[in-house]
Amino acid sequence: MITNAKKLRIYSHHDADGIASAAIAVFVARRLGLNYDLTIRNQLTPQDVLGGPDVYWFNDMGSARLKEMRNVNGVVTDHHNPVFYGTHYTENDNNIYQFNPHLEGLDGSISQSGSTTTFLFSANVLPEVSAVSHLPIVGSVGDLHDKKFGRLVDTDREVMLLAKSMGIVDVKEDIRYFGRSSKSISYMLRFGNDPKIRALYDNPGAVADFMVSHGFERKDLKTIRWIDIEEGKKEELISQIKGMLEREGQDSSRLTGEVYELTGEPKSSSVKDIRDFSSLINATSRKGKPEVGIRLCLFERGSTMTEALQLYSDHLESLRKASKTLDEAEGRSVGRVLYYDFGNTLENNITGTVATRIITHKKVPQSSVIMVMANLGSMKKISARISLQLSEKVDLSLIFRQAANGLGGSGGGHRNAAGAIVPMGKEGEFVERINELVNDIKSI
Ligand SMILES: [Mn+2]
Repeated sequence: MITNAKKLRIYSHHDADGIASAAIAVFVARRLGLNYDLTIRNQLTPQDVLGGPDVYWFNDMGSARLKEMRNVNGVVTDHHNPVFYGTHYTENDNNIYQFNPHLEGLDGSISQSGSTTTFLFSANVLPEVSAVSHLPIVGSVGDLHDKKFGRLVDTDREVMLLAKSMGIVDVKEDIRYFGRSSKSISYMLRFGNDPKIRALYDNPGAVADFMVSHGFERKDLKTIRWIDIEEGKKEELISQIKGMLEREGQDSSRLTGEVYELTGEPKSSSVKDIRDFSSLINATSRKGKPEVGIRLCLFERGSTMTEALQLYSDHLESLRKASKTLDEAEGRSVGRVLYYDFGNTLENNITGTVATRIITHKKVPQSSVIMVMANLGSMKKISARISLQLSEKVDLSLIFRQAANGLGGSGGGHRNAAGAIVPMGKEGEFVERINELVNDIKSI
C-alpha cells in the first residue's frame, strides 16, 4: 500500500517518540519518491479518522482510535494500548493494517516504542532504513523505556543493537542522569531525580561544595559537563555518590546504567547523549515546530540546530512558568485521585509533562493517580500518571478509555501514563469515575 501510494498522508504523535517515528516515515517516503504530507498531532481529530482516497500511515498513535476510523486505507504502527486485537481491520469500510507490540504479547510501555514499531515495519518496506536506526533509540528513551531496568529491553534493545553494530551509536555504562552532554555536572547533581541524592537535590550550595571537594574550580562549575571529564574522575564521582545514596538508605544501583551516544556528533555537541537529543526533539514539537525536530533526526545541523536550541530554551521557559503556576496551585483529592485543573493558565500541550513533573518531584503517595487538566476549546484535556508500582496492578489506559467514552470523550495511552479529552464540565464526573474504577480492581 505504501510503495504504491499516489499520495501518502503521514500522521504522528507530538512527543519525541512520535517525531522520531515521523522522521523514519519521512525517510521512507522520500527514498520511495512518494508524494506525501505530514501532520503532527497531540491527539487525532474526528476529521483525521475519516479517511478518503489517499493512503494513511499513523505512527505512535491510531491503535486507540481504530474503531472510530471510517473509510481509511492504510497502516497503523503504534505501541499504545489497542482497541482491536488483530492485524487487519476491515469494519466500517476500513482497510487498515495494524502493527503493535501488544498484539505480540509485548508491553508497549516498556518493550517497544512507537518509533521502534515504525522502524521494524519500515525495514520490511525498505532495508536501507537502517541508516536511521538511531531514531528508535531517540523515541524509546524519550518514552522512558530505559527507566525500569536502566537500559532498553526487548525489541527496543534489538534495534538499539543494530544501530550499535552499524556504528551509528555508542553504548556505555555510565551515570543515567539527564544532561550528560547538554548540562553542567552541577545541574545534573542538583536536579537528578532517579535516584534523588537528598544531600544535593535542589541544593546548589551543597553541590558546589561537593564539586570543589573533588578538585573542580568554582569558575568551571556552571560549564563543565559530565561528558568532558576523564573516566577516572567519573568513577571517583560515581563511587562517592553511590556512597551518599547508600548512607541515605537509597538504592544506589539505579544511578548507573546504559547510556547511548550518537557517534556522528562531535564531543562538544550538546546532543551527543541521546537522552539530551530526545529532549531537544521533544521541545521543537512542543513549541509548534516539529519539522525542525524531524530535520535534526534526518541529520541536518547548522541553522536547524540553532533554531532548535532556541525552541528548547523557549520550551524551558514555558515549563518554568508552568512550575510556578504549579507551586501556587492546590491539588484537589477525590479518593486516590489527586488532580490539578489549570483551566486556561497552562498551555494544553504540556499537561503530560507537568503530570510527569508532579509524580517525579512532589511528595505524592505511590497509590495516587495524578491528573493535570487544561482547557482545549470546548473540551477539557486531561493527562495522568501513576507510579510504576501502581501500574503493575492498574492499566490506566483502559480505565481512561472506559471513563472518557462513557462521557462522550476519548482516552487511552499506556499502563502508567494516559490521557483523555472530555466535554467541558464533565471533568468532575470523570475524576469520580476513575477513582471508582481504580478501587474496583480487587488486588489493590
Ligand atoms: Mn510513544
